[in-house]
Amino acid sequence: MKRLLLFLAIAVSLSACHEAASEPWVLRYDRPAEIWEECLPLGNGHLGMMPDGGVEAETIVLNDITLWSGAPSDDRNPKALQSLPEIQRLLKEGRNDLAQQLMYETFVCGGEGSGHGQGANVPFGCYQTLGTMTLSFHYPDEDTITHYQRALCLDQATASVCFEKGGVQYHREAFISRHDDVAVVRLTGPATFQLALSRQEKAEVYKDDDGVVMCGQLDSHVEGVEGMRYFAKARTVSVSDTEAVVYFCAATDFFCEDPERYVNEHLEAAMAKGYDRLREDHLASFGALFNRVELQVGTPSNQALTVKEHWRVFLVNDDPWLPVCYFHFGRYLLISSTREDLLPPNLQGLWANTIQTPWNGDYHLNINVEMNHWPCEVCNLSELHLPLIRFAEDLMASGRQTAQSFYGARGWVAHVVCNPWHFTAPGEHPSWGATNTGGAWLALHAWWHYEYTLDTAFLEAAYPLMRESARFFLDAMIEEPEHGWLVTAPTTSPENAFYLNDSTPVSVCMGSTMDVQLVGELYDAVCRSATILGRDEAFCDSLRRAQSKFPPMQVSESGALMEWLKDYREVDPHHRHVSHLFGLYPGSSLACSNNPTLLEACRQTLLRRGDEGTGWSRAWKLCFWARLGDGNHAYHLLRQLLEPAIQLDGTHRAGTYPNLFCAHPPFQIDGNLGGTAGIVEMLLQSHGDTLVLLPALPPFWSEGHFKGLCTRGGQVVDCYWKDGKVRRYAVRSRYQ
Ligand code: FUC
Repeated sequence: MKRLLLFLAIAVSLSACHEAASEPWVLRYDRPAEIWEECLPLGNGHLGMMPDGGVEAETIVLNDITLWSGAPSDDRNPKALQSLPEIQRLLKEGRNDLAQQLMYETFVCGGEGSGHGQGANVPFGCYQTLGTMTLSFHYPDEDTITHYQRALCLDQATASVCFEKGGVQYHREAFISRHDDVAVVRLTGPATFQLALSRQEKAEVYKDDDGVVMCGQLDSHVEGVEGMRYFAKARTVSVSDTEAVVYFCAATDFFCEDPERYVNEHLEAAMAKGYDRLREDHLASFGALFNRVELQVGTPSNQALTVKEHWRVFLVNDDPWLPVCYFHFGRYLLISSTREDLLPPNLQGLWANTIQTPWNGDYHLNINVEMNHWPCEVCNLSELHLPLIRFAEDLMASGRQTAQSFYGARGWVAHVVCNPWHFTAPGEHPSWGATNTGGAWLALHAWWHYEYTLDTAFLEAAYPLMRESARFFLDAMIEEPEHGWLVTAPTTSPENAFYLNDSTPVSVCMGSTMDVQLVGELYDAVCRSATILGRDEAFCDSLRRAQSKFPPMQVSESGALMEWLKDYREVDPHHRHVSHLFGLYPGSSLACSNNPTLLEACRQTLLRRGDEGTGWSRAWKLCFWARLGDGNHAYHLLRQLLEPAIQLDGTHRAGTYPNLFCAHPPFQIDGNLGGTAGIVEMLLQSHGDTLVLLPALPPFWSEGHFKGLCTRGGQVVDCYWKDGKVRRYAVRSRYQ
């Protein structure tokens, strides 16, 4: 029986407390969207929609999470392994500048890699919008409209529009069924409409006997290889003179043999079921995930306010509605952007309105895709962690080839950019593309999934993912000459650079601090897994021997944690990446070090980096400060994250868009999901057997409750607090 130590951040008195009813979380707007970042996102982990709520016409951006150009390609580059010994020799001599120069010439992927983030027309490909559905309306009169409201109901995953015109009520409701894999729009009111499907390129659109079809094939950009085919169809059923229902489905040959058949079968089944039963089943399947968790802070404020009005009272007097809604919105986005048998949420979840999506809408492994999954375990959505872990397992074959061809090493490795074609090679530019711990970070997600679920059958299946990643580092690491430390080489501290000999900016190095932490925690995870599974003693001994030679964590003269092996001066002291605090969050090597010197160095690092940064960077800092138990500073970062992203002059800055999407800018979902995880970190933390309630409660959140949050050790926790003190709590096993 696992001993559960419960540390209450504040004294507990067991007086009963008012159990606030859980309010429905509804995002309300009083006019149609004018830009994409005002549209409301719907998704079921496969299909995505973003309706703009227009009156004369409803424009709906359509997505299918699998729709990628490109194809698997051979990214090997024999020059890399040939130059590796010389690169490592130069690094050992402290000539990082010459090592970097040689890397720029040799240690890059074969071919064009990710196309410098513009990969639509190279084999790496890019995630692309599926296109647009337009409903053009014809009203019986020219009266102006009144009482317009557009809303997204998070609890039901439905988007609606209603208004009056000519004294008549018009209403639209849309959802994408997780249960039946179709999108549905019900329209009521005496208007007629025409439906059109369109796409900027590679689309054939035609009417067949029962609907509108849009289909096509993207380019693979690989000689002799077919690009991805897609098929989409919309069918309309006129229920009465004042009611019609549009059914939509799409599919690609990425995940099914015959997309046309898949779509037609799903549309037929949906139409046979009809709107009401579809909606009922949708609510049940979405609610089964979304309703696992409750969070309420303060007394629920006026639900009729628009998001804009709620935002104002948050910015002016810290009303808790917006931050708490943002927490639920993150859970909503996670559920809506992934499902177990398909893909993990990409840089934009599954919502994209362009052919060339920023950074290809891909899977960046040096913070972004991992941050997308930080809420999974703590927010009781462990099954939504599995698409990422399966994605990582699917990378292993390519990762083995990369390990062998670039490093002459066994095991598997992935670097920074990645896609559904299993790209694992170094990037096309070593300044960012040389980081080779992307695979290790993904592998640690398997361990974290086990820590929260205690699912040993899962651990058995995921063990090779972790073991083979550890195997790579056992083979690939080298001894640095000064101390004999075992270090990764070449590598970087993600996307940051330092001054070598105080004048030359370089990024290529040995043994960046993040690598030491990541590989160390991976080795710990493999050894603990092997013990649980009763195997691999000798292998684990080799890991432990290697680990004993890892560099220690070092404090720089500034008092911050050293980001590299030496106390180099950063080129950008305020860099958005704070990779050397990986061990503080999401890792635990620093957080659980019980080393006040290192924890103070983490604090100094954060003070040095500052509270600005891209959207996801602010979310990460929120998590860091919460983990340090500093509720004030964590809350300050939450306010930074919730800064309106669109400025008066229309330019975009880091923060949050009107539809609550996170602004890097542009939109990136990682900040939303990292922010949700950070809010949990303020309220509940678990490290090993220790559970801490309200570890970083902001002063403005003096009363509230949460239900259903999860901890390591397979526990689920409810907690009620008042006047900043825990009043009542319950801890129970998730699997009783
Ligand atoms: C990494 C980050 C950038 C951006 C990109 C998608 O390169 O450093 O800020 O988030 O991923």
